[in-house]
Amino acid sequence: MGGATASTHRVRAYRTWICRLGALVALTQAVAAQPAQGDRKGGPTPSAPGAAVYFIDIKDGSILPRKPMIRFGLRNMGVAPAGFDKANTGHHHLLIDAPLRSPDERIPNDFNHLHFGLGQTEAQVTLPLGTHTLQLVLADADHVPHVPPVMSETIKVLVTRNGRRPRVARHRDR
Ligand SMILES: [Cu+2]
Repeated sequence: MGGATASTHRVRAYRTWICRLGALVALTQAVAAQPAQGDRKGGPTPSAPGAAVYFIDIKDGSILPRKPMIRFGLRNMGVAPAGFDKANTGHHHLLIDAPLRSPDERIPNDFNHLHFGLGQTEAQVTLPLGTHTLQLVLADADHVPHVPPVMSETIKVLVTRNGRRPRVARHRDR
């Protein structure tokens, strides 16, 4: 009796997981369709003219190990811890496999939206093997992006076991 219930539960959990995987794929595809940065509105806090966030040593197409150290660059604004309300400052957020849905709302706090509320300017993150999208977004004391939003391009990276380009498989059986 108990075994049957547990088994049903497992099947449900598996289905839920498949649904989530589908949602993740849809999210990743949505990244390509997001509007240009200039079209976006932000929250109540103004950003400084010419402000920009960027990845310091990785770029679109980079190949990373599973626990890369990611460094956050910031131009024309300063870093302040979350909750510290001072003009022209903010803290970094790393979006993994997730587009910024609402630039005028608080950035969610979950596996896909990492907050660096202590004012960190680099972080070692753990990424599953495979292809991922990464984006940096600066946000104000309340975790809401500035207006206009200060965010990096969305870059696509490949995570491999050793952080090197995978070898091309050869067909030896012919
Ligand atoms: Cu935050």
